Amino acid sequence: MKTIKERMPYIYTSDWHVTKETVFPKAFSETVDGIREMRIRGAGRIARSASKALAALAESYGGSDFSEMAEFLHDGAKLLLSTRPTAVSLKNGILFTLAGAKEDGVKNVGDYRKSVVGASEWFCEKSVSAIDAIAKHGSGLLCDGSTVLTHCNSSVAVSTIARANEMYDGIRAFATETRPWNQGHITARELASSGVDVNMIVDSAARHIMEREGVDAVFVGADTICMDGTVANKVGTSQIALAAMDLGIPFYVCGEFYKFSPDIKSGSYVVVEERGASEIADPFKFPGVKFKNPVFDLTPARNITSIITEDGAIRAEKVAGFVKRKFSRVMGFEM
Ligand code: RUB
Repeated sequence: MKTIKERMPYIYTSDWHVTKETVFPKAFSETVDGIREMRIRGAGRIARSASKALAALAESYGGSDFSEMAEFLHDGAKLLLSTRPTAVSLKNGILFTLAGAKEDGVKNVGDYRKSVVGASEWFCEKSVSAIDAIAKHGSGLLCDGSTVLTHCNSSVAVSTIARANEMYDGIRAFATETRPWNQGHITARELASSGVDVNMIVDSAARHIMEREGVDAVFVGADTICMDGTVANKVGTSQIALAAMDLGIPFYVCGEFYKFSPDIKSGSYVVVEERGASEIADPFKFPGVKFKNPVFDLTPARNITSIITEDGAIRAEKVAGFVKRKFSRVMGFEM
């Protein structure tokens, strides 16, 4: 039986060269563009969209050549991988969908299609149920009257806060606006529509608010969790973690299984996505000014109280053991 590295070598490189004559269905190209242009965003949604797009691609294949179909799917995977570099959820969503489907032993197109669709359904269902489980564990860390702060728009952090609001009285939340894309606007609206007492603040007010408003805990999401416990998340996360540590406020990262990366040892190996200047300001209004727009940053394990997974909270320093157990149990093969 081939290892994942032998079957999907492109996962481990940035060689995402697609077979020249591959033509993808319109819906697939729309998903690719949607992720690249951030209409589909957030690590979890990106992973599920990519997985579903591959399942649809498998269903769309009209030929009868097994190897041709495999190449078609792997070309689709390469295109998806090229959209956004930081969130490992994208890579893992693809891995769980294509590597989870049994290529070995399956030699006809119909069985392969069924296997890819099944693996995608499995992944999407697990990824959604992980959100519920994390919300349950995370909300259990709060009580009546708790005040929390969150950054960016993480579906897991939002679910955790909303669940705490269902369980307890007097939950208050602060959501940073999250420049330059203002994903915090989405968070504030989502929390408000769940009935949470929420205030939106500018990013640079985070430390002051934590101190003056008696924030009890910070909850954020994750795009990539490295083996040494470093967490890549929306830029600004690491400063909030530092401030939280300085103030003695617990800093929790909500991370489902597929946000962990068995092959990224530490933060220095994370590719941090840089986006265009126009997301910060109109460059034409600033002659002679250069812009730099990294959209993620790296929070070291030492500044993280714990990572809340669907299996419960783990110390960031203990990530490597968790990943080895989880990935071999869930995937049933060596990564
Ligand atoms: C979103 C972001 C989120 C994580 C986790 O960045 O950093 O905190 O992706 O999200 P972007 P979730 O908007 O650039 O994709 O918990 O929903 O998976």
